[in-house]
Amino acid sequence: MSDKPIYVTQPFLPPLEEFTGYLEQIWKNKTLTNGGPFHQQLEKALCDYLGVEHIALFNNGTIALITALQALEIKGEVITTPYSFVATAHSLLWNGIEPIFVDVDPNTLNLDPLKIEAAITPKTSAIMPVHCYGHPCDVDAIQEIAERHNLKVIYDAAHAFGVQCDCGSVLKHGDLSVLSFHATKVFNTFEGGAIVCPDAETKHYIDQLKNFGFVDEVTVDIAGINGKMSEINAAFGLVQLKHIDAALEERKKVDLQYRSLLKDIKGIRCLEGSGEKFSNYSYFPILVEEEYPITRDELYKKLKDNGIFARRYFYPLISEFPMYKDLHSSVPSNLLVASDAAKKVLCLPIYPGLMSEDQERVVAVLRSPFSR
Ligand code: T4K
Repeated sequence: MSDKPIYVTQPFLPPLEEFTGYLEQIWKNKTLTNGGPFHQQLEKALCDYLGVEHIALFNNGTIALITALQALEIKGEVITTPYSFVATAHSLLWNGIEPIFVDVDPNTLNLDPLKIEAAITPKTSAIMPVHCYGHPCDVDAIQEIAERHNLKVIYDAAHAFGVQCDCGSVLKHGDLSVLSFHATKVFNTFEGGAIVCPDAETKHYIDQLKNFGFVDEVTVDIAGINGKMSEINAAFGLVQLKHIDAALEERKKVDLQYRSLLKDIKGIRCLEGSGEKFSNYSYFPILVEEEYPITRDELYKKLKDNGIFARRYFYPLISEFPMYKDLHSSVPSNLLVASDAAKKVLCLPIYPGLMSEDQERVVAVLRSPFSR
């Protein structure tokens, strides 16, 4: 069996020749950034592909999250999940907002709508759920709570590129949805991100915020930031987009193959996901339950010793990091489901181009503790 390293993900790279034409164009027209032609084209192409009306591109998902909070003037407290990448809560801290962590649903590992209301206080101004692993949150329940309490909803949709729900794109829900186009994501622009906006006016304001607050050459009327995506990133996105359907199809195959290979391994639970229609197969999380012969961390190490670099997304919980651990909502008794999942989860390698043999190699290691 091959011993080449297998990473949790590998960026999807279209043929280099397809990119060079775009590079020549950039060299020719000398527009490198600040809303150039490829930037405009990518915004339009992404709206078409994702089935949304307005997108503002960003240089990464974290700056996009920070800007989304600025755009809606969110203050005070925001209800969010501890079971996410640390950027979710960091975007709140960077805006001087206190994250209020609420536990997750045991089936989806997304924010549990049944637990949101008890965490609302007079200081609460918004809810920031995450479509974790690309599995849609319970958007209707969250919207209903938000309306009842007059709260904004900003979805961290970093994992949810192309994800659908019953009524079309999941990105249409909430006041704003924020995407990441980091190299490790389903669709990438090396680094990048975007805010999906409900109307042209909001997009216009967000475009101003991501360009230092400039209204025109000599007028700045808000304290903006530099969140702009460069032409080179936008051009790469345009090339990627041509291959995205094929890439998603390959991911789906990998997902189905794991589900079939893992189904009789005692103590390994595949997270259900959201079914064929609603998934982008961005991650393949398994939960290592008590019946499995070794612990999650022992399995993680065993895989590593065999050159397989699975990842414990999302361990530790955000609420365990030093800047969050003393918040009253961070007490483990408040986050029992999330704490349990963080101890058990392991994301297995999944990406277009992962070979069937590679998956068999991963699964052979998962089976090995039974033959001791
Ligand atoms: N919200 C959520 C829910 C998020 O998950 C994220 C990012 C954000 C917000 C913020 O969005 P951005 O500001 O990043 O746009 C990665 C990514 O850096 C991060 O984007 C992502 N979430 C997070 C879940 O994962 P690491 O530290 O695990 O990445 P790294 O460098 O260890 O890469 C993992 C594997 O991928 C490597 O073992 C090999 C492979 N890889 C990685 C890179 C960067 C490659 O083959 N090529 C590459 O260029 O954080």
